Amino acid sequence: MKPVKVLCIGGSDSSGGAGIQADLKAVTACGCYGLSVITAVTAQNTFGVQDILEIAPEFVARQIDVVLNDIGADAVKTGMLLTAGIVLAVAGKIREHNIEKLVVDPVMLAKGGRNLMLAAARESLVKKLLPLALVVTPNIPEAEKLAGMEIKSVAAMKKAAVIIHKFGMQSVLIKGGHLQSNKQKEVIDVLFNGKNYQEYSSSRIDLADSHGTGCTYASALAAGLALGKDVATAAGLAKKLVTSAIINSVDLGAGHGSVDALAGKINHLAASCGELTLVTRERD
Ligand code: PXL
Repeated sequence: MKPVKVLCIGGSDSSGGAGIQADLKAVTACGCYGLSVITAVTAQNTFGVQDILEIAPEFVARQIDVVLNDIGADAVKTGMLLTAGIVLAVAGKIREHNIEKLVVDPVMLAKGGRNLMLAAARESLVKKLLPLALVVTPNIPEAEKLAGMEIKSVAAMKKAAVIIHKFGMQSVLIKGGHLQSNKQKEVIDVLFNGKNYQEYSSSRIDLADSHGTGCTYASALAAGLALGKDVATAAGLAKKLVTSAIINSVDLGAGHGSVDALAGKINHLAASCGELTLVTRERD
């Protein structure tokens, strides 16, 4: 069987909740096969990112070449890109391999405040990577930085989407989870393709264990695109998957736990394995 493949390019999260670990769970939950290129290794637990080991840009590029030259990918998603060197290496390879279905999650800050993209890398992101994207998925703080404006309402999200869209991506999806004024029961995300807005609304679920939400969302979106859905449909499916991952979040460690895109699906797998007959033989 030939699987539908999604290549996730980003950082490893040793706590298992965000980064590449979240990406692969989300892609798997969507029925696709996940490939991974690591850009950084974080020493991370439920209290946040404690340390970061950067992977050399040349080795990031090498991983991409080796995977795409042999296996290929139906869509690519990028997450943590720490330095300008890494952003440029990734953008160069996306161009070289003619990747059309590219989701860029412009990861900037971890929850505890640790920088996952150095300020000096932001210009390269805007100039070199965002123009190659089919969809860019900022949260509110990221959209504020990219658009250079405060966002306190859905109307402001729409204004920021117009500004960000000018950087050259085909669509921008601003996620409303961080909206300050949004004390009501809804989380509204706004998709803008240069012409039309689409709003996606879900019930707000207030919980402490929400680490990994953004990675899960963008990876599920990439999986939807890989499966041949259009952007608006894939965004709707991704919103559903991330909401289910939030509902099924796990209480880990003594800090913030994580969302889990595969929660509940593992029991299902275990049940189907239970139907297999295992033959065991004694050996001398
Ligand atoms: O949620 C953004 C993110 C992406 N990638 C890695 C992370 C985080 C947040 O902590 O650790 C590796």
